[in-house]
Amino acid sequence: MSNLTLAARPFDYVFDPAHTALLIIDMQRDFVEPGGFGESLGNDVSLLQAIVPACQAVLQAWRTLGACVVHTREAHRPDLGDCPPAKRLRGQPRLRIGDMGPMGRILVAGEPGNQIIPELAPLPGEIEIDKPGKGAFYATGLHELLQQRGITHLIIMGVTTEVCVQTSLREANDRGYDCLLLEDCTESYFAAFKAATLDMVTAQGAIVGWVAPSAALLGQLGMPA
Ligand code: TIU
Repeated sequence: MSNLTLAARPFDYVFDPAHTALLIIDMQRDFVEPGGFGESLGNDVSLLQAIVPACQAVLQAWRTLGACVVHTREAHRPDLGDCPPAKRLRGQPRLRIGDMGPMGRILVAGEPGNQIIPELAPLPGEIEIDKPGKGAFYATGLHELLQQRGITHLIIMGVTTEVCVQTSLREANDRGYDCLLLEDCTESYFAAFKAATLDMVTAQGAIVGWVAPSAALLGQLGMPA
């Protein structure tokens, strides 16, 4: 493949799909459906469901290209050995990480609530990362997997914008990736935090990365938005 140029904020984003991964952050039932971690923290999880169709369209287009897809889940081992007490004991959630909820144990790998939503379920051959932190690179082998595949650019979708998505963006930026966040394929429980994240990422000459609507990407890939 060769370079494509996409109209983005704060200026054009140039990428070669052969060296670009679609990174989908934590589109798991825990955050998008009632009864999971997101709701246990007091959030209205229905807000996040609005981005699912746009995420599906991008994933389908990216799969048609045959380019690299990465799915992450915020997930802990069943013994919670990878969940620091500072994370488990933070705040006053209705259910803590590891507690039994309506979709199984909260934020524990393999539980029903920890699965990626069916609309975006991984296919064989796509990379799946269980991450114990908010960032996709902390305590995972993600950087090494991407390096082995010659990936230099990341197109990012997922939830929530200012927590796991922004942390992953910053981790990726520090590791040398050029990152594009698709603004209609990411969502927060707090509209102001999403807006602030899009602004702070792109400020100061793309200090962390670029932002664009998914239609701009689909247009470049020759797909209808
Ligand atoms: N609470 C919240 O907004 N997010 C998280 O805890 N994890 C992710 O963003 N995936």
